[in-house]
Amino acid sequence: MKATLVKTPARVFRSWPRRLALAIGLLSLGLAAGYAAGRKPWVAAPAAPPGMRWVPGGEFTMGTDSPQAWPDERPAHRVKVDGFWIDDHEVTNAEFRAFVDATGYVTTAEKAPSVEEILSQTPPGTPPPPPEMMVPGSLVFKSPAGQVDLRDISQWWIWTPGASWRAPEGPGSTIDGRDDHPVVQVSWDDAVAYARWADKRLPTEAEWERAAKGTRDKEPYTWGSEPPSDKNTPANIWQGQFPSRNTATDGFERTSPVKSFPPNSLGLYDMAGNVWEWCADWYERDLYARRASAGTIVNPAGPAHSDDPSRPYSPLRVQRGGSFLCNDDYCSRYRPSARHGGSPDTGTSHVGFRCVKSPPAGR
Ligand SMILES: [Ca+2]
Ligand SMILES: [Ca+2]
Repeated sequence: MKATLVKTPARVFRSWPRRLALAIGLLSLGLAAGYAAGRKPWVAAPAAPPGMRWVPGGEFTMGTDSPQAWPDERPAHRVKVDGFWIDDHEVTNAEFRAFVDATGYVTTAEKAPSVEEILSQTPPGTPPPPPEMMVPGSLVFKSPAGQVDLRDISQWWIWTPGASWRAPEGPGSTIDGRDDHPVVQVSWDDAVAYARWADKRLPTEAEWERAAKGTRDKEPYTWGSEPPSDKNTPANIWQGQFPSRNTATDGFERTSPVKSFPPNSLGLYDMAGNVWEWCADWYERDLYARRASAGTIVNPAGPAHSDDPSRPYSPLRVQRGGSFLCNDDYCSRYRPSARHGGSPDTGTSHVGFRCVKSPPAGR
């Protein structure tokens, strides 16, 4: 690790888990017949808005009982969703810039956090952070020089004053030449603001998984059953030893231009890897266990509030799809069933989003 970039000791990160230190918890991490079950399929999909694809309504298997699954992915259960459109790619820097230019919107990372905001999500008795920490900034991935304890994510997530969507790796970095890369360093609130401006919304967790699995809801990956490897690189994830050695045999050390890898069965790009994608729902670790004997769940919108016993002081919104930092040695959360919760006011250099839209009522 280049110590000059480390602004905050690891112990401080453990004390203030929100936007300053909030890396903690981030990485603990058509019309096929089967989809028409119980619902008349669209004979013809509604004309899609530009850049979007139709996801037909119907039932699918949400979650998985695979040995690869993390506990929050179990058990597999049946879910039914109505049809919807979804962006065929992650929202890009150019698209986000159009939103900012049109509205003057200022993202979470471009505003200094308040002491009250920080302390509201920390354990009782946590001392307030020093004033010099109360500046705009965000979290940037920095590969450590050697192998480190994988339980200590502050070894590779560095609080970086000045990092934002315009400078994803901090001062001196730029998105020039990266118009077609996914926007990063956006909070859940930023994603919601963009979606409203675009007359869209964030997907529910169920909609996102339905779209990611497409016609392959019994298979472990968005592309099928063959595991990724140094020779099989169907998505922008991590090759080599995480987090110290990224061989990037897929061609990209960080984000890739959207649509650089083959689409899934519904024509959607980067549903595995590149950047994590915010969903609308609160994250509840044991949500699927509560659904286990409830039969088919229809249009679930997630729990009323987040719940993760390992992170009791921070609200958490769902993130899906994994990122360029995922590999099997660490988390394998590029799989379409995999789930994660992130603090809604926290952007990082590997989290972005895409939007969905429902057809007019009566279609
Ligand atoms: Ca990669
Ligand atoms: Ca993605």
